[in-house]
Formats: sequence, structure tokens, C-alpha cells
Amino acid sequence: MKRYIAITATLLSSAVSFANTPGISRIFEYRPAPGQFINALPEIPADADSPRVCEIVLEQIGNDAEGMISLGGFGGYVVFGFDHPVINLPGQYDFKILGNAFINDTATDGSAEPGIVMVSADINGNGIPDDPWYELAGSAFSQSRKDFRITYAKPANDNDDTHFTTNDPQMPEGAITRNTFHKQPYWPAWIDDAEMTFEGTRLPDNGVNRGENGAQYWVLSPFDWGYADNQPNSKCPGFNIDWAVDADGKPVTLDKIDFIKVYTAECQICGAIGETSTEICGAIDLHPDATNAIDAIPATDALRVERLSGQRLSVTVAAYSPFTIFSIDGQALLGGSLHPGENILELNSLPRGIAIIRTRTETKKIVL
Ligand SMILES: [Ca+2]
Ligand SMILES: [Ca+2]
Ligand SMILES: [Ca+2]
Repeated sequence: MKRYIAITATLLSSAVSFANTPGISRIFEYRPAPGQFINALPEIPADADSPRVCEIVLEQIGNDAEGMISLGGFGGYVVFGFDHPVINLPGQYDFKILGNAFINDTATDGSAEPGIVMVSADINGNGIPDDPWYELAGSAFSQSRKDFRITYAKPANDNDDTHFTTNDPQMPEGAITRNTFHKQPYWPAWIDDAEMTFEGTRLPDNGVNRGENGAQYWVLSPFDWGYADNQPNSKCPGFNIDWAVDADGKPVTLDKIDFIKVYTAECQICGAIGETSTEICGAIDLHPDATNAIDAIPATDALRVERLSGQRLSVTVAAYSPFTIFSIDGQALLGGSLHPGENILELNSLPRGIAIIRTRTETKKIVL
């Protein structure tokens, strides 16, 4: 008789009420680059100090607020968190970030203004984001320019364009140009600095002017996955902490994160519609009551695992799938391919104890 490993995990469901708040609870910093929506999305008085700025941003994008903020041109950012750490469930999306991107089915119309997402864990436990940051490598990671740096100079007059210089020889200088639609100052009124410098990864330009005979009709196409304000909210399944990479582009394993940073990752001026700027409307932890990666794995029947003698596992899947076995702290131990039907895995090279098996579609706790 076959004996199946008991899975005691809780089935996740949007119908349950959460002890933790799924939306944003804390804003740590909002430092937008200049742009046509700055000082309007949101309105921030010139005399606002840093705590007041964060309060105003939270009123816009905090849990259930349904407002919106703009990050301005390249590099402008917001840093936020929840009232709990976001657990990294292996192989699963962990959080969503809401924006105002749209695209029609034929991609002849759309506005994707992708922002890069970074994550950080509160390693030193002081509750503030002063720990190492890791970029979530999205689908355009290999085509993006790392270590891009831009410096904006505050214009002498509110009606002047904002000039900038960069470290990219292909685009050494440029300007955030003013337009007739937005008449307020484009430099953040509460930031007195004469210059603002931002550094980060710059995505390839995504805007194309499809207007004919000299007309302007700009379409900003989304990248496949991995950016904020890129795919429409309904089409973006979320972000996976597994995508985190260090400054050298090497994957890092994080079992939870406490802070998320989003910055505008395009340095692009699209004619009459102006600079590309990431907008943020909120964020959602997709499994807010997870306490650790093991307990929160949903139970499932499609992947069947049976423990045999001699550290062998019988693994049954419905379709061909790659698989990886992880230790409970997220280290990949072993991988390979599974054929439809029963597969016998010899695992006596692995340490005994609890581990995780991940297939193309599922993740399951196993005992070795
Ligand atoms: Ca994950
Ligand atoms: Ca810290
Ligand atoms: Ca947008």
C-alpha cells in the first residue's frame, strides 16, 4: 500500500481575512526625479519635512487608499514596506505592485512606464532600510545598462526646462521639457538641493512614435515581466523574490524581505508626451499570513510524492517538468527532469530532514 507524505500547510485563499495587512503600511522615503506630474501626484507643500512627505505618500498608496504617485524621470524612487515581512515562497509570486500601465490587445496603443523593483531584508533589525538592496532581474535584465548615473540641475526659473547630464556617452545630456498640459513646477518643491543625482539600471527605450506625416502618436510597449507600471495590473501576476540578484548579477537567496524600492528605469523623452515616469498606486503581499516558506506552501494533489526506503522518493507528475530540490533555507540542492507518471529519485547524497521539491507548476514539502 502506498503511503503519502502528509501536507499540513494551509490552503491560501483570498476569502480569508488576514492578521497582517496585505497592502502598504509604511513609506520610508519618496524622492522623485523632476517631471510633469511632480507636485501634483501627489501635491506636497514646499515646507513639508521628510515624515510629512511620507505621510502624504501613504495617504495615496497605503493599504486600500487607491491613489497614485509619480516617480518622475529616471531614478526617482519610493521606498515602502508592510506591517510584516514578505515571505519568499519558493517558486511562487510573492507580491504585486499596482501601476497605471495599459495596453490594448494589438499593442497599437499603450503606456508602459517600467520601474525597476529592488528588495531588502532588515538584516540589522533596526526597522529602517539601511541594509543591502537587491534588484529583481526582470525580462530585460540582460539588455539593460547597469550603473547608469544621471544628475538633474534645478532650473533657475520654474518655467525653464530641467537639464540633466549622464555618464552614458550615447546620451551625455538632455532635458525634462515642460509642456502646456502641466503648468506647475516640475522640480519637487520640498527638495531644496541645487542638484539631484540618481544611479541605477537603465532599461532600453520602449517608446515608439507611430504618428504619420509628422504627427506624434507614442506607444510605450511593456517588457514581458518583472517591472512595476509595465504590464496592466490585471495581467501582471506579481513579483517573485527568487528573481533577486546582487550587484554582479548573481542570484541571491532571500527567505523574506522587509523593504521594497521602485525607481523609474527609463531615461526617455517621448516628444509631446514628455518624460517616461513610473506611477505607483499600491502594493499587495500575495500571502500576508505566511510565517515561513514551509508552512505557507499550499497543499495540492497534482504532484504526488512518496517516500521510499533508502532515501528514495517516488514522484508522480502529470506532464513533463523540470524539478529542483531546495533545502529549507532555500539553497538549491539538486535538479533534473521528471517524466509523466512515476519517477524514482535516488537522494542519498542529500542531507536527511525536511526539504522542498519544486516542479514547473508546484512546490511541495518533502522529508528525506
Ligand atoms: Ca517567491
Ligand atoms: Ca535595517
Ligand atoms: Ca504610468
